[in-house]
Amino acid sequence: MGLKDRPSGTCRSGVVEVNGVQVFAGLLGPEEQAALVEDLRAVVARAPMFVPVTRFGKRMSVSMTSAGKYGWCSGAGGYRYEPRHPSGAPWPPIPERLLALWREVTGLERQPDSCLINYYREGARMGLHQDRDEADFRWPVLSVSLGDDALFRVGTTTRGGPTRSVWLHSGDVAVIGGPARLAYHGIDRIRFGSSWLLPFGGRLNVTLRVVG
Ligand code: MD6
Ligand code: FE
Repeated sequence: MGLKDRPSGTCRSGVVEVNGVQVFAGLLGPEEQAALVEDLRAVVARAPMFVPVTRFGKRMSVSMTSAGKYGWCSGAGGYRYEPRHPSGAPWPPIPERLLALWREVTGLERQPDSCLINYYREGARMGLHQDRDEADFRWPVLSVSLGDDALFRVGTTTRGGPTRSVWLHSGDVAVIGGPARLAYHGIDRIRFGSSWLLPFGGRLNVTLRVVG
């Protein structure tokens, strides 16, 4: 299926641009969202979520895990991609449904080699940051929102630049690429309990990247 073959007329569907970041609102319907949650459940069963610690030694408010060749880890030494979960086991493969979504949205032959899964519980947030630990910034980062609404803030490629915010809803897909690839971005807050998708509430964000 190509992007243009998607049924239109879903609530809140359409593409919105926020400081160069493209947000495909309502791209994923309820069944596809539920199927993705099942895929992620299988990943988490093999690679349990953990709470990363920032380079300043502070616990982050999100929990995370990964799939693919490289997973994202943090600690005293800073942030880095690792081929293994903290348990020592390799990360599970990236679910095929996510690879298909990457192909559909980006149109790229090259597959992502990293899939980061973040879970936002009540009160969790993510400070403004750039995604700059990948080798080649010509590849985009694709992000999928599942569960509760989140206030996504996007700035420019310089710290302290003007920012714009947009609410991301379950089923929205965002692409950080092109001139916006190194834009500062973050999640100010989530609207806990705004979605029924996840049984205990909260929000899952999945980002697909080419790391190696
Ligand atoms: C989030 N997202 O949506 C946090 N990074 O929960 C990110 O940090 C992010 O959405 C790179 C590309 C897209 C993103
Ligand atoms: Fe990011």
